[in-house]
Amino acid sequence: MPLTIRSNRSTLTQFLIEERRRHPSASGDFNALVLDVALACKGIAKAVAYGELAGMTGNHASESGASVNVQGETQKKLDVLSNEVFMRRTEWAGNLAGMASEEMDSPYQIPAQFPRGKYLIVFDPLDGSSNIDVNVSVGSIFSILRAPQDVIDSGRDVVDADFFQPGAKQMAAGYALYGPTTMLVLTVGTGVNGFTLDPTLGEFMLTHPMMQIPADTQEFAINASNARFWEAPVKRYVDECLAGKTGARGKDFNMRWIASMVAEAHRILMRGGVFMYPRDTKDPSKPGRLRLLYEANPVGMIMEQAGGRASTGEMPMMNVQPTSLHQRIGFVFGSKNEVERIERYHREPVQVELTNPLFAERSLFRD
Ligand code: FBP
Repeated sequence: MPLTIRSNRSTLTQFLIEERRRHPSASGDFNALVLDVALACKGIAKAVAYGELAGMTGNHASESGASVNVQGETQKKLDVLSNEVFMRRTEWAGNLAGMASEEMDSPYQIPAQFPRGKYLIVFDPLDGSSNIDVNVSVGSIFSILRAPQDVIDSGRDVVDADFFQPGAKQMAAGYALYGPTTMLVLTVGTGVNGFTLDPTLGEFMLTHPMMQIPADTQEFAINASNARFWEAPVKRYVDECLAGKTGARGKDFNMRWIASMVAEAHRILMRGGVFMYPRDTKDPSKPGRLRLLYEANPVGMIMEQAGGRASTGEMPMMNVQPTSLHQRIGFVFGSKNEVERIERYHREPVQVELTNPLFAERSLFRD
């Protein structure tokens, strides 16, 4: 067992205090909030690790059977537990004016017995929940915003519109990955740093300082079962990747799809790649699968802070003006040059002649 305590690795607390020295006027509230979020993630990591031993797999049951969240998705027991852990660990300290999450229809008001603060947190307590019961990596995603000044001054209850801030306004963003190791990946606007949870000490230790994403890649991630619903620019991009050396790209590409966005984001942060869950024609009422405020914006900020790029396919994700708490959006992120290529394909006129037989009329996918 490595004696991490003897190592010269920084703990998360140490890292945050050193960061705070850059802002002498800072009150420390921000650091305290990030540490409360980190504690919540440690608790969720334990619950995920116990799994069925603690009866933590399967669907969450309400009086009327399996409970469904505002997205119409069946809630897993760990979805509900993780949501509660985030609330309990962050509501009490006086750093928050309010919070919102994937598992709650409307914003959660800080209970009267606790002081209210100047920050908002919006989070996906457990991302990739379709993978929980099959023991594949899942994660938690969070975004920290500054509450509007009138909220801070009046202490009033928060409303949906208080969270409608473009990604560029985020004070911090991060995710925890519950995989072979538990990691916390965090940006406070000065680059991206990765911390590994030392299971003995129970401390997040700085193991991946100043993470950077390679600008180029030969690895893409997309759910190919949606191919018939893709728009032409995405079909063209994937078509060219699949054509490999024989096609316009002149190089072979590999494909990955874990169906846990946090795990895909982490792989891309570690070795490059491009992730696409684009807007498609599958369900016109849903302009995408992933949610803007607690999936696309925080992961987007991390990608941009690590030298990558985050986009809707047509515009920078960080410039999108939110209009609803649980709005969905097409999301493309990863290695800068590939994301820019996909954006260019969205600007260029649609090519009529599709070269790859895979997507041509008479293709393998025909029923
Ligand atoms: P939630 O699990 O938080 O609802 O997240 C959505 C998600 O699971 C992403 O993590 C993942 O990238 C995507 O959905 C998988 O979608 P699909 O089931 O279409 O492959």
